[in-house]
Amino acid sequence: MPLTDKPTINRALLISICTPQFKGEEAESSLAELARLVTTLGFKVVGSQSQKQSSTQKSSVLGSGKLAEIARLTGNKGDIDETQDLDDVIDLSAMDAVQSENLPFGCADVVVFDCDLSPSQLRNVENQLGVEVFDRTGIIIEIFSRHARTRTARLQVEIARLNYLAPRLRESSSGNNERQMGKGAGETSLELDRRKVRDQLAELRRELVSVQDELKGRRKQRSELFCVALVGYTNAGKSSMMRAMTGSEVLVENKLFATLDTTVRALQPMTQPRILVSDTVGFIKKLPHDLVASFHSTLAEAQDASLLLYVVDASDPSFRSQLEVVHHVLEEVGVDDIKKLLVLNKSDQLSDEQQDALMDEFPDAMMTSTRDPQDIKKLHQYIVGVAEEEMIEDEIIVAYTAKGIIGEIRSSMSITREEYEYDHIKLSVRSNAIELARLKKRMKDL
Ligand SMILES: Nc1nc2c(ncn2[C@@H]2O[C@H](COP(=O)(O)OP(=O)(O)O)[C@@H](O)[C@H]2O)c(=O)[nH]1
Ligand SMILES: [Mg+2]
Repeated sequence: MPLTDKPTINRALLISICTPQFKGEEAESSLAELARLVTTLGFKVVGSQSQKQSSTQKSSVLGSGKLAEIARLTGNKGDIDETQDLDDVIDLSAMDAVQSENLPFGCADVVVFDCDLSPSQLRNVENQLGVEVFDRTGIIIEIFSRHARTRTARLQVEIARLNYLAPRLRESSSGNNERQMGKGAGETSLELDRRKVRDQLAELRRELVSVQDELKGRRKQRSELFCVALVGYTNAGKSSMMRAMTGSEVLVENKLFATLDTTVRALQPMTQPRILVSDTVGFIKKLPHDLVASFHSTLAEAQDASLLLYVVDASDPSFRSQLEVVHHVLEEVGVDDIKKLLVLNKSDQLSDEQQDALMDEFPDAMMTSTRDPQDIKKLHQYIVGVAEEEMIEDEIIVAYTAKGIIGEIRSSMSITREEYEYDHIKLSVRSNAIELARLKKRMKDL
């Protein structure tokens, strides 16, 4: 189950099941969102399939024809009955593509459903296809666990993950002695695994309670560096903005968000002191209920930010209601006292008239396109401006004999004036209070 350790990039085939309650545009935009979530995990989406069904509750999930078709697209690794006459259900052009390695559409090795599957449905489909199968919740849990950074967030996500996994555990092949050892009388290894998960869950819940108690009593700690957090719905352009502002090319080439620390980067061109930009886990339209608490706590890193950029896709007609949700949730998370800027992104998709109308409606917002370097520059200037407001000015006297310190000051503070005297240099500097206090202490200790 853990996706994180896989060295190769998974090729994912997405499946959408349209039901009378879930169809048309709603199903399409949900599938597009799933594609983005799956890409966020570093998978490559190689195709999608959809099928109309009366519900998503059938034990086989899909019709047999469709399953056979999907089995072909995943390289026929499962136990689906191949003797079936498939000619009328398979799109032959897709089959040709699968067989030829040169075509962009190679075999998929992961299948992701844009709905929730019960443990037995998941097992059925996985057996039939012989490749790893995920449902929407499974994907979202994996994303959250990669974004969770605070202890509370990690605990909550782990609880959600175990809750999700517990009923999906299977009988493991016997012969694993270590696994068998703790087994109670008459307990199968599956029962043992389930018991372990329950124990682990109980332990995590206890730990969570104690962490939360501990946090309550502690004063909110200010991070030393000025930190900007990008918040908003998935697809608003947060990661693109992050990349544009931090010049993190590596991030684009490598698997996106393969590790947690890729979500915090220094603003480029580098400022003194440095400004950090963090990309938070995006809001999702229909967040499964069990994940709400973990989502909130993964957002908690926004609490440490000095500035929040509310990024919206201004070309999406539903952005106003999305913005309301973002506001509401962040209020719940407790970030009301942090300075905010509304960023109306994807302006390149809007006409001049539409842009004017939006600026009338949101006079304090900034209109951007992550594709326009001028806009990125404007945003950079805004951020630096806000960071500077928080800085204080001070005067530092350094003897010429203490040369090393001057280099240190130059690399960590902004120097506004230098006066050269007979035996010392007088520097007027701007920096944050913590950095200044640390420097003064260093100088005293010299
Ligand atoms: N037209 C346009 N597309 C954009 C802009 N910014 C991002 N995108 C696209 O929107 C999609 C989502 O971007 P991403 O940065 O991954 O959004 P995130 O989910 O908020 O991190 C991608 O296909 C981007 O290429 C923009 O300013 N204009
Ligand atoms: Mg993103």
